Amino acid sequence: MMPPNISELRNRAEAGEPRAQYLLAAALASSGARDEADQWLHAAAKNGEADASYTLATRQLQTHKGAASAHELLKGAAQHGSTVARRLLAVLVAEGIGAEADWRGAVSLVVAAAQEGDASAQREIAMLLLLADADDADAVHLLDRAAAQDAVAAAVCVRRSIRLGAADTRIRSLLQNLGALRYPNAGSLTAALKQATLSSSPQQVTSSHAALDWERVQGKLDGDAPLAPPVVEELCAAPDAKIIRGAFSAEACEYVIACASRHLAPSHTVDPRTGASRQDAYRTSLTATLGPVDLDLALVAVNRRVAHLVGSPHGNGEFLSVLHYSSGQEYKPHFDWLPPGDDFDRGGQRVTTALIYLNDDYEGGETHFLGPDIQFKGAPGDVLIFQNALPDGLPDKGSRHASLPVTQGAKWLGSKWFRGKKYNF
Ligand code: PD2
Ligand code: ZN
Repeated sequence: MMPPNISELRNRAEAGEPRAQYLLAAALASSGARDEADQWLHAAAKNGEADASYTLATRQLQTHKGAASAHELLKGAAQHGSTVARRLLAVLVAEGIGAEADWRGAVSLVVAAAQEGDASAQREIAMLLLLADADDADAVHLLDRAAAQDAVAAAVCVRRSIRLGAADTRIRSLLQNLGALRYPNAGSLTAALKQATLSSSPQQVTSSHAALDWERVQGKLDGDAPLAPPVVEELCAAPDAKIIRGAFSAEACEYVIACASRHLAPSHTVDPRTGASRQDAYRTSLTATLGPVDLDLALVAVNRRVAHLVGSPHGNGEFLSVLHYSSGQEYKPHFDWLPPGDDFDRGGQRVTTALIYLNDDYEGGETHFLGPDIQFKGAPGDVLIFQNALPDGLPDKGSRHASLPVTQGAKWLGSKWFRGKKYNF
């Protein structure tokens, strides 16, 4: 069927048809007529058109303005049946953005979407369950269900089967699909799968397909279960750098990679004199910075776990960034602290850095502390935490560090900076 043309859409939009108003806005935006597109987008949202409300809400959140209005728009869109809106609303509800924080309410929004068959919601719930228990049977069941339709679920399923040393034809076909979708970590999964099946005897990875008890699932995720105190190992005393081994499972690492992979863009650095953010030969990797619009509840839980490991209030954390270094790429020696300026004023100094190592099938790419001349390469799921400021809050001039050039393969890493005060994005 041919898409309706602009003049036909305009007639229907002027007659007050909300869907035509939204489609007209989209058509006008892609033809460059942004102002008129915006007018129709607002008209469609006002008339309750769910996709228009979702689009406007994401725009408000991306520009860091109007959290309360974004919340209302998403609530409306969710009531009109938009699942993406429901899942993003859940993030705002969990994080207390534009409304009171309510973890249980957030979970029930996503559980309802999963129950209705939304594959993204199913893998989101599966990952939440796996973060609490790496072998949760309901999680495995949900992941299996979602994997046929959802690339993130497929990637996690394959990673899980690698961990268990099992690869049936279904897993191989999921991996083939990921390759066809140009999933950037498909090569690594393929190589690891070959290794795993050569070196071990297969175990059962697929779940039984009995009906899921959704009340049981909701019950498992309701509470803010207390996290065990981390076991901390010192890397060096000056600067103060510590390692927490195995804080995340191989599946959680793959989840973060898969969610971030479609948001990758050239990395930026902060100009130490002006405080402005810019692209720089100093930092040649790609970065995906996962702001509220890019999150789901599983990623919120990952962020919360990092804050717990750091011992900082969750609200002091900047957004999680996922870095991808190809061969030859690096982050030259630098400090993570901020110069005075607008960015500094959003939450004070970047006192602590947490690095989550997401893979290790690459050469080079060590994190290097130049003062003590110590290099570190974590295993997937290890977290390195170091202080950029001294106990008095002033920058630690001994905290200069770098990511050495990757010489083979690709390095994936989660990086999260923590401020001295609440971070106002
Ligand atoms: O990728 C790293 O190892 C690295 C090294 C130094 C990351 C950062 N700094 C950072 O994200 O600040
Ligand atoms: Zn750094």
